[in-house]
Formats: sequence, structure tokens, C-alpha cells
Amino acid sequence: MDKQTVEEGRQLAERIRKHNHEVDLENPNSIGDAQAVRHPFLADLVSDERILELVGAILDDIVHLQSTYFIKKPQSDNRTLWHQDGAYWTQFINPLQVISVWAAFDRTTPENGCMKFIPGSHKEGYLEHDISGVVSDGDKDDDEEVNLEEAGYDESDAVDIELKPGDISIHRPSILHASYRNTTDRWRRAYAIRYTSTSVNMLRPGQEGQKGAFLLRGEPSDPQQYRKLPLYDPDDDSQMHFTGWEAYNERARTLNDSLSPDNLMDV
Ligand SMILES: O=C(O)CCC(=O)C(=O)O
Repeated sequence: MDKQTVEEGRQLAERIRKHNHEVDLENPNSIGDAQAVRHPFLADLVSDERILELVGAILDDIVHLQSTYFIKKPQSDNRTLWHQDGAYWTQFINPLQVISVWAAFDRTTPENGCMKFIPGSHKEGYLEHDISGVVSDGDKDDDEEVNLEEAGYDESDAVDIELKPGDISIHRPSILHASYRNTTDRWRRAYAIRYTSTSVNMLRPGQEGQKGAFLLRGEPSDPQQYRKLPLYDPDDDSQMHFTGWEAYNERARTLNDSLSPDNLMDV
């Protein structure tokens, strides 16, 4: 991402944090999953050709499924517990073809809670998860989602994913990952984007997955349904102004116009 996008990503995070009543102002962590449906800036980011080029190396066609801000305030106890994303999705997403792009708006280091991956864990299948919630704001150490030791993993083998603002990392749903507390005076803000392909059953009429489903590459296959990308309206104060909105609106119109009424979600 370029400097301007990073700056605007931070601005929108702050705006959502302050104006969205569902968000705990003092302890924000994961913010909803339909933000890209509401905010054209985020729809622009998730449909960015540079990101789609990378994702397209893995998925034949590309659907945005959902995306979420993950935020750690300075000196925050929020942790994301060890987990595999796919463990939460197996009942809903079939086949489990999902690629996550994690876009950093701040420098991430072990001290401010960068992402951590256990190398090779994506090849070993799914572990049993305690599905009560992946985010912890407490300081208990006994509330892990999976027991790494029991599963034969050593936490000290985890790799720190240190990123610069504007960098992205990419992960599969089966990799074990976590993030620790932010013990610094710096923010750690990121946007995690989930992409899937047109063949997943989650996109059928009435299915949960349609909530954020933008068809970004490929042909719609019946009976799947998608949402229109939101257009930026300079007169709408509820939307954040962002650089390059004219080009985004053009791209969004082209993508929206390519959907037949049968492939449009009824909202
Ligand atoms: O940013 C975080 O703390 C967690 C993100 C995460 O678990 C994910 O993107 O799959």
C-alpha cells in the first residue's frame, strides 16, 4: 500500500472506533466484518489490483468474503490467541478455499503485537479449538484456543511477522497464528481481508457469506449471489473522503454492472 492509503487507513480506523457504538473505545480489537460494505475506502483497498494480483496466484477467481480491522492501542492487553482460521469456518465455507491478506497500517514488531506464525503447521490438519472466542483482553494465560504443547508444537518456534506500514502478509486458513500484547506506546492497526473463490457454498442465496461478497475476478456461477461495491458520494458526510475515489468509483461501477439481477444479493 502507498503512504496515502496507509494514512487514510489509520484515519478510518479512528473514525470507526469513535463513531461505531459496537466498538469498545478503550479496548478495540476486531471491528465487525462488513466494514468494506459501508466504507468505499475499504472497498477500494480490498479490490486493489496489486493485492488481487497476489491472491490470483492462488485462487482462480476472487470473491471478497469479509474483512476486519484488528487494532491494538498503545499499552493494550489484547491478544489474539493461537488458532487456525479454518477451524471456525469449516461448517460454513465449503470447500475451504480462503486466503487472508493482512495489511499493516503501522510498523509491527514483537513488542507491539505483530502476527506470529508456526511454520509448517498449515500442513498438519486442524486441531481441536475452543470456539468461545479468539480474542482475549485479559491477562489469563490459561484461556488458549488450542493447546500448542499437547499438539506437539513449541511456541518458541513461532516466527514474528515484522512489517512496515503498507506491507501485507498472506496466510492460509490452516496456519497456526496469534498476536501478543502491545507493550509499546505505538499503535498496531491492520486490516485483515478474506478472499475466496466463486465455488464456495457460502455464497448461495440466504447464506451468511453473502454479507460482504464482492465478485472481484471471474464469472458469477448460479445460484451464487453477490453485493454491489459501495460508491463514494462526495456529498455523503458519513463516508470518508479518500485519494483516488474517482478511479475507484469507475472500477466499482464496472464490477457492479457485470452482475446480472440473478446474481445480485437482495438487500
Ligand atoms: O491481527 C491480529 O491480531 C489477528 C489477525 C488474525 O487472526 C487473522 O487475520 O487471521
